[in-house]
This record gives sequence, C-alpha cells and structure tokens, in this order.
Amino acid sequence: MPELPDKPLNREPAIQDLIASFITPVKEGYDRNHGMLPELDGRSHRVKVEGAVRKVLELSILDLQNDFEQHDVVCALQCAGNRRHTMRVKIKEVQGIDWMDAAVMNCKWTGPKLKDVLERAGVSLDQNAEAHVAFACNATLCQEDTWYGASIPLSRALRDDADVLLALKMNDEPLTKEHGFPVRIVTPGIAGARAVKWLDCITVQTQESTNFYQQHDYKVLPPEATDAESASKFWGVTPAVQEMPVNSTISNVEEGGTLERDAHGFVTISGYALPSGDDGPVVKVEVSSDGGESWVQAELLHGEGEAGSTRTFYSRATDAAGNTQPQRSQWNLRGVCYNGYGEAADVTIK
Ligand SMILES: Nc1nc2c(c(=O)[nH]1)N[C@H]1C(S)=C(S)[C@@H](COP(=O)(O)O)O[C@H]1N2
Ligand SMILES: [Mo]
Repeated sequence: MPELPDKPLNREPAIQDLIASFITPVKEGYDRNHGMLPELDGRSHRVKVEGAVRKVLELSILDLQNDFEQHDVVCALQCAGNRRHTMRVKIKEVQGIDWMDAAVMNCKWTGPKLKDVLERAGVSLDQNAEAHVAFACNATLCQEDTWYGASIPLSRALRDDADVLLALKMNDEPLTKEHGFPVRIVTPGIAGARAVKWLDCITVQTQESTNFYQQHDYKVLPPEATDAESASKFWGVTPAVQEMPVNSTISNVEEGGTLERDAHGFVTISGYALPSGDDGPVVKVEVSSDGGESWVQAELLHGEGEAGSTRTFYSRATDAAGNTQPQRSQWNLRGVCYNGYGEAADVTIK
C-alpha cells in the first residue's frame, strides 16, 4: 500500500451553501481525493490516447482547446458515497467517509467531447459489453494503488448525447488544482469516481480499468458482505458503479430542527433532486410532512397540525423514465449509491 506524505483533501460544503445556487460556485464544490494533489504544468502536460486505436495521440492542452469543438455541459458530479451518513445512521454502520448530502456539485464544464477525441484516434474495437474506455492519472500515488484510474463502457463514451467531456474549464474558469487542472473527465450521470482528474492517459480496451478504485471500491456489494473478509469474494463478481440512482434531499432543516410558519401558515422545504443516470430530467418531487402517509407535489407545504408539533418530512423525486426513490435503499458495506427518501425527522413547526 503506498505511503502518502499527508491526508488527502476530502471536504463537502454546508448543505445550505450548496443549495443556495443552481450552479455550484467552484469554492463550494466538494473535494474527494484518494491521494495528494499533483502540481501539473499546463504547458507541458500531455494526454495520451492509446490501446485499441488506429492512431495513438498525444494531445497538449492547447490541442484539446484548439483542435476540437468546445462544448458546454451543465451537469452534476456526485460522489457515489454521497449521503452515506444517512445509510449509516438509518440502516446500519458502513465503511467509508461520512459524507452528508453535499458530496455533489452542479457545474458548467467546458472542453472537447471524449467522442470527438476517440474518433480522431480511430477506435478499432467492437462496441461489445466488455469494451471500455479507461482513464488514468499517473501523477500521484493513491492510498490503495500507485495511480488513479477508472473506466466507462465504450458504447457510452461514443454516444454523442452522453456528453462525456475532457473538461478544461469549470464554470468558465480553468480547472483549479483541486478539481483536476489542467484536464479531467466529466461523465454526466455516472459516479464521480469515474471522473478522473489530472488526466494523462485514455485507453480503449477490452476490459474495465484494473485500478483498485474500479475493482475494489465503489460497488454496491450484496448485503451478505458485512466486513472485509466476507466482502472479499464479492468484489470480483459485483459490477462497478456507473450510473447513479435518482435522488433528492431535504436540505433546509435537519432532524430535530425547527421550521417557522410564514404569515400564511406555510412552511418551506427545500433541497435538491437528481435523475438517475441519463434518465433526466427530474419531472416530479413530492414532499410528505407526515412520515410518508400523504404526499404533495409542491415546493410549499401547507402545515396543518398544531403549533409546536413535530413532523417527519420526506422528499421523493421521480425522473423522466419513471425511476423513483425508495424509502430506504439497499444497505451495502461501502455505503454507496444511497438514494432513500430525503428526510428530516422530528422537525418542530412553530
Ligand atoms: N486522479 C484522481 N481523480 C479522481 C479522484 C482521485 O482521487 N484522483 N477521485 C474521484 C472521486 S471518487 C470523485 S467523487 C471525484 C471528485 O471530484 P472533485 O474532487 O473535483 O469533487 O473525482 C474523481 N477523480
Ligand atoms: Mo467518489
């Protein structure tokens, strides 16, 4: 296991700050790192495109900027461990960073499409189920591997409307070091773990990335896997997380908190919602103020009940494909892909 000089940077903003704006400001974006942040030189940096391609490419940042059409994509980038805290406290202990609901950011990303870069190289592989495009960053050691890598299905990468980018900009500014300067992958709808930062190599290949974080992390293990030992036989047979599930949160009040009625007797519940994978947009968010008995499709909720009463609020999002959140999602050892109802229990209404 590589020894790191220090602890990797991992942080999330206060949820109130995250939901204050539709586009997440760069400084509010969560940070998730399995290793130290590398200092890369944008002028000498190269991205190699290799593997099952007709022509190997070595692209500079200027090449990526000038030789390919630049696309703007607004999408959420979400850690698969987002909301792990809820799985931990509402279901059962899990392993992993105690992310609350803010390990997600909705940003505008700019750069060439991965599809255009792959077409320039000429993919020489059938788009069968096993064919993947792997991304690598060899610039820093990680806690469990000597490099960081991930992969997505080749078919997804080649779909024009999947909008997979080699992002050079975040919210119209060059990427910051924390978020992957000078270039990172952005994979709309797919777990953040595949959005490789400080990208230096793209490989078209007949299998998934062999990196630790694709093979031994970010998987929804079956419930029988309850510790490292019982999990060991499942890593190899459990698929790596790709698409994230439909989700929503209640973010303006916490469990045990207080909501004040406005002059009309209403209380406001707010949060965010995300579709599953590329099944967006979210078409409906329902809110319950009685622990799931009844639901209203509104942002403003009429508080009935007596003053001073406590209530349990839930939120439930549904996307265009009809995917909707379960009350609680399946427990898994690593606490990934939690998408149970957004909730705030025992809220006092004043
Ligand atoms: N090179 C590299 N890329 C990486 C990671 C990493 O540790 N190293 N972490 C991944 C994970 S798990 C997530 S959730 C996102 C986080 O991106 P952010 O730090 O910009 O929020 O980056 C992904 N890309
Ligand atoms: Mo992540």
